[in-house]
Amino acid sequence: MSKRNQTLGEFIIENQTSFKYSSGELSKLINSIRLAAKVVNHEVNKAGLVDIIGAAGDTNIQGEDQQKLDVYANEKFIQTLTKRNIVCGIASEEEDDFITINSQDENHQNKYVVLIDPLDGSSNIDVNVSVGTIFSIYRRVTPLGTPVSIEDFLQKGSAQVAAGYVVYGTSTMLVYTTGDGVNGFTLNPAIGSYYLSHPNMQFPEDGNIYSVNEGNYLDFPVGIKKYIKYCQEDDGERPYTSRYIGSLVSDFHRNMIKGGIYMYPKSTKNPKGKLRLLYECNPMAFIAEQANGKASDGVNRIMDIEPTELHERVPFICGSKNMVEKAEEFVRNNG
Ligand code: P6P
Repeated sequence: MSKRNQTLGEFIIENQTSFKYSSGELSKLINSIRLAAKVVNHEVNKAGLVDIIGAAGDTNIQGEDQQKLDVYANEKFIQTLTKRNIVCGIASEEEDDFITINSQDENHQNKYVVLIDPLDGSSNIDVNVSVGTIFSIYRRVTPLGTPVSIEDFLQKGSAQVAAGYVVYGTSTMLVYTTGDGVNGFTLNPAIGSYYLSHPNMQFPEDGNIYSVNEGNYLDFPVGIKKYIKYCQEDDGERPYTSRYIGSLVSDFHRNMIKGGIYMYPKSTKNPKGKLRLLYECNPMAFIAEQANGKASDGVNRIMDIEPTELHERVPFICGSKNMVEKAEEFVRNNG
């Protein structure tokens, strides 16, 4: 039973046995993410003060300008995860291919793989808008004692053992699930500890916030256009409001607390949508479902999609269950 204001460390120890793979390794893994998030948070919070923002002059596999903080965050999470000798492989939005982590005894006995978007929404950094880290954890499926391989990363979202995000906002929060509900921890930067501030987070079944980039409206499928118009009609029943930060973690986090729906649909410009299945949609879908919400591509449950490549993109609709189901109804009836 979680107690408000428990530290993250106390919470992990108290709930260690509830995790079906309880062997302490996952706890060490969550702890390493906790540490890396503190280090990244420090840099994000001073980004405006030092010349660390702005494009690093390089571009990642997505063809997007790589912000220096993207590079920094990627390096910090990889370093921290590698040091803990629990992970056999890491896939990152900022890395073209997955990274093989050799166990210290060099015989590949580490059980977990981590997929990560080290700094999502990084284009917001230069304008001081919140950004986030998203992570997804699986047990490897190839034999221990062998180097990790692509099959270990191309698993359905339903096989995740843990997932979470860090939101670097007005306060820094770590929100995660190991399949037994969703809990949110707020960082006290003065002492560097996270405290359980949001136990058992749940999406309200309904909400009145819709989050989508309406600049792409003309390129959306008819069903999405009709759903957006449905949100805008005001028959006195639906005083919806539009809120879109341009940072998935922030829009998702607000919608989980207040009730709402986030959509990044396919469009003529992005026929598969923009968000990546493995390290954005699957972890957020796991959290959403654990918080009584829903996540689909408009037709299929996100966590049932069989991945085929590391950086594949899918259309993403996620949030309050009744809102997602209404959007799916418009997609089903109109394409
Ligand atoms: P657009 C950030 O790049 C991101 O992956 C999400 O965090 C965000 O919701 C979306 O893309 C914003 O994309 O095309 O609306 O600027």
